[in-house]
Amino acid sequence: MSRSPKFSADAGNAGELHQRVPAKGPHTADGHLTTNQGIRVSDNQNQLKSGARGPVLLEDFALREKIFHFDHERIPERIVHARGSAAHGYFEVYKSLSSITKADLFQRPGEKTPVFVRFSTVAGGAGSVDTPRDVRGFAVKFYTQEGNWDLVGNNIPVFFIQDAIKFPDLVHSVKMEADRGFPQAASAHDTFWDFISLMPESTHMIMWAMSDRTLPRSFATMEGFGVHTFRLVNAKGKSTFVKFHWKPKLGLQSTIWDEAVKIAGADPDFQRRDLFERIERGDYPEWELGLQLFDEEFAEKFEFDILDATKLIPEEVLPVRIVGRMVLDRMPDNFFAETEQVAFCPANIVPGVDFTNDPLLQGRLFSYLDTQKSRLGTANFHQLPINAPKCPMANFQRDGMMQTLVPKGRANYEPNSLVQAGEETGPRECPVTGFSNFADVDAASDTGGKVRIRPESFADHYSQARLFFRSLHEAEQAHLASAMVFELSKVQLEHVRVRVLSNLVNVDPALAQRVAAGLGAAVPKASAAAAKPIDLELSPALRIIDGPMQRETLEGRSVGILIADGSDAAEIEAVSKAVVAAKGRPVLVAPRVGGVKTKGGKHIPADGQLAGTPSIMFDAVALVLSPEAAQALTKEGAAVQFVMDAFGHLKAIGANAGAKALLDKAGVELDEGVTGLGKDFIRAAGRRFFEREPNVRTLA
Ligand code: HDD
Repeated sequence: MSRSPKFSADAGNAGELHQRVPAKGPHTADGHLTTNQGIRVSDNQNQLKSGARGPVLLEDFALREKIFHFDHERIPERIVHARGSAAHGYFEVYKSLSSITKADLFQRPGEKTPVFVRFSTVAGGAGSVDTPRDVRGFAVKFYTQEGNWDLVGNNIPVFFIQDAIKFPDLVHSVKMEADRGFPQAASAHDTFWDFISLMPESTHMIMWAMSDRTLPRSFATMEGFGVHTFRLVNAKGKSTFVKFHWKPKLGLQSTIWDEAVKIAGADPDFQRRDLFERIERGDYPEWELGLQLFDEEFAEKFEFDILDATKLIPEEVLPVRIVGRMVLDRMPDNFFAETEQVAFCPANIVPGVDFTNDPLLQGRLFSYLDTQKSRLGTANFHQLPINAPKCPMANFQRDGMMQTLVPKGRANYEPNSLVQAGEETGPRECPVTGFSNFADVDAASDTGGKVRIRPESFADHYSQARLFFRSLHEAEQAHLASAMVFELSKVQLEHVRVRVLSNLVNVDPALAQRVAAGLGAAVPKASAAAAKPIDLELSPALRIIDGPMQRETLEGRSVGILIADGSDAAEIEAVSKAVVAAKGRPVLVAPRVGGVKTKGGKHIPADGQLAGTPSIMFDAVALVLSPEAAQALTKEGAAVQFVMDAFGHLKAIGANAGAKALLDKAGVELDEGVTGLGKDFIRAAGRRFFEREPNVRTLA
């Protein structure tokens, strides 16, 4: 064992180790290694120790960070299609398809749209072999000028099930069995065939699955299918049904089963390597995009439901029309960043492409977003370079884990009128160029088709606002008006204040007048109302004060009883007992928490100390004080505030004669809510005295 402190792991070949070639990805100008924080690393071979043979030091942040990051390098693999290989390329349209679709990528002959394509097996884990008997995923992400379109298909034109709700069962049955964890990447086992045998709708797909189609020789020699019936929609809004086909330029080629098994042993990465090497060699894999186009009439006549994903339309019945080609000419720079993090979603479509009611497709529209959140950990997965659209994007979605964008300004909602304050307003919808769903009136004739329309019956926004305001007790009306004045006084954008006032005119012109007066503003004209507000019969149930739900009771309420040295023990006891008898909760508050010495020398402990137990904590207060103590407390801010707040908050105040000096100091004026300590206090303590309010504050 070497004990030399001079020993270094790279001592023998230091020169070789320190040669630098700038990386394509993130790098420093001089090729220096840094931590994630940009700190230059001096030694990437030896960790920091206390002495050459001593313990490793926690302060070795370079070590900590490196191991920490490594520990978290993996993300959950896809529940299906975990093993995949991908490549970049382009789609080129042969001639304009404008008569059948307004999709931008299909308009200009010869125009190329970037694509990223991921091929996959379905059942095996990410590290399984390339050549099991399995369906192959064929997922294409088109980065179009109008946003990303994902055509997430397979190399087989039909599917196992008709409704998405069966998908978890199908997948559970084909994956390794739950108790034993095998077989890996194989459908030849009990649970799969058990499920299939109980699922007659799978029969067609099983024919395909057991055919040579599930043993493709290479990704480049297999077909791709969108499977579902989709729609293409032209600029006039006319829809044409479509089934998508990818036809390999090299034709179809499969392996023999025995061969596939042997390949799995000889080269588990056979197809991944093949894709890589073809592209390296410049033998770019190529497919032509074919469309089977048909209308409602054909759909009606066809002997199977075109919404049933377990059925295909034979090419002999409906020819495939070739419309463009796709070439894969560039391998990802980084497998994880691109192939692993790419997030396909059948719901990603562009104007000119639309869904049908295929129940399997509809279920998929939900599933894929969820899975991305679970795999990539954040709703911001679209910001990863491989998922980000290559056309401009802007919206008001904000924040969330791993947010990498830094939006400026305060416009994170719309509508907004910040432009009137010279501020940025953010983007806006556009009914003309924005994506609009095909209405599908026939399929949904009972509901009038798929629309984004608010019904006429939802148009009246003011009548019930008026009903509410006018049904309130006048004190509540004053509170509401004052709350409006308070809030709008905080609004610095004058045009916003005016707009709110003009809405209020529709609610109640008198209310608008009160608020305007409180703001020192003129009453504007009423805003345009979608439906003219009407007067409804008032509803007293809407008010709190004097409404049917008002209770005058001490039950569930608390009474703060302010006491001090020299208070009368009998008085304290009497008021406490009376509160308890009325099902209230008495709380003794004193200048010191230790309690008070009463007139007769008795010690009574306190429940709370005055400064920390203000009257806002109680529903009513009682003052049981000697004249001397009351006098002394006039110099005690917390005591004056105790009483002043109780009065200002319209609470009952019961006071003995001795408390007068404090009442006076707090500005308490006698009213129905200011009582002695007897029965009248207990009665008063069950409510508030709104009639006092005009004397204590100005309301709108
Ligand atoms: Fe799926 C991945 C293809 C039905 C739920 N699916 C996934 C991928 C392909 C397909 C190619 C891998 C994409 C990639 O390379 O990242 N799936 C299909 C086809 C279907 C189909 C052609 C039927 C016509 N899938 C289907 C249903 C559901 C899902 C009915 C659920 C209701 N599929 C998923 C998923 C996956 C997925 C769980 C796993 C990983 C992912 O989405 O991103 O959400």
